[in-house]
Amino acid sequence: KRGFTVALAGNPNSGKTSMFNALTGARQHVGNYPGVTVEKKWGQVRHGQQTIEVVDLPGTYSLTAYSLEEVVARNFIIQQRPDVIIDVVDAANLERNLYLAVQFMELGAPLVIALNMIDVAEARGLQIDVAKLSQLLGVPVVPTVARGGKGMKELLDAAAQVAAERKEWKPLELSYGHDVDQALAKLVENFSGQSLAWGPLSPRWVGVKLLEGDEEVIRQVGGDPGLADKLEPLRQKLADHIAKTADDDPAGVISDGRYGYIGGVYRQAVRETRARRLELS
Ligand code: BGO
Repeated sequence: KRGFTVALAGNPNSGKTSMFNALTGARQHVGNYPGVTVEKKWGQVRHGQQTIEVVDLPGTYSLTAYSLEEVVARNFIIQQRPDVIIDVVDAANLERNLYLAVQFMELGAPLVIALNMIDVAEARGLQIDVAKLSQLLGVPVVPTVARGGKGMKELLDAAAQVAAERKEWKPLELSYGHDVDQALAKLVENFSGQSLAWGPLSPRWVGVKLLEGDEEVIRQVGGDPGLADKLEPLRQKLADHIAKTADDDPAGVISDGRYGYIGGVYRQAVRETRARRLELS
């Protein structure tokens, strides 16, 4: 196949626009995502013999339906199934930016991480072991400086390789602690797997979204009585329990689970220089 599709994702201010411009140059188109006033930009880039279609997703912090941008980005990925997602990550704010990357990993979508603003991270005394980070996450990681166009060839090489593999989506199954994990297991038992208009998604992923209170997913499973009937009492019981034992809610505990995982990866892959530690102290 002579070409593939890349969705460009990332937090606001991660350098996504600079990356899109560096990749696509003047070959850009602008419109809206269907039915909403969220701007959609797309363009092409030649890479060797291949023409890569690059779609710029709205900047988002998460993939839960908390905002229109998040719904648009998520629906595009789930419905259009781009061959690769390039997640533009601000290396100077790595832990916070990995929160979105981990959600792509939980979805199981084919991912490449652009470790952008690596110049800023280095200037601030952060030493990121890129190979280690990539190994721990199980995702290709390519350092880039989007403003200046550095690392674009390597990034496209990595994307081309992921696209060529055409792997099944393989969701990362994080533990969110005993209580949430147990509730998830119970929900999944009742999940026929056929209840989403979106087509096949991992039942556990759907369960996580339901426990997070994702309105869009809740609406979609409404037509599955086995799941919908079970959901509310189970969610309420879990919420009451977590409120009592942890003074939190299920979405908060799930978010903590993600940050716990990210923290472990960060500690193994990132060194802060002495100058950096002094600056922070
Ligand atoms: C301004 N390295 C550095 N050092 N800067 C970068 C990099 C990089 O790798 N990538 C992007 N930037 P957007 P979103 C700016 O606009 O692409 C810079 O929101 C300025 N503007 O140039 O817009 C980029 O699309 C005046 O910076 O991100 C931009 O994701 C002074 O990061 C900013 C300083 O990039 C955000 C910066 C008038």
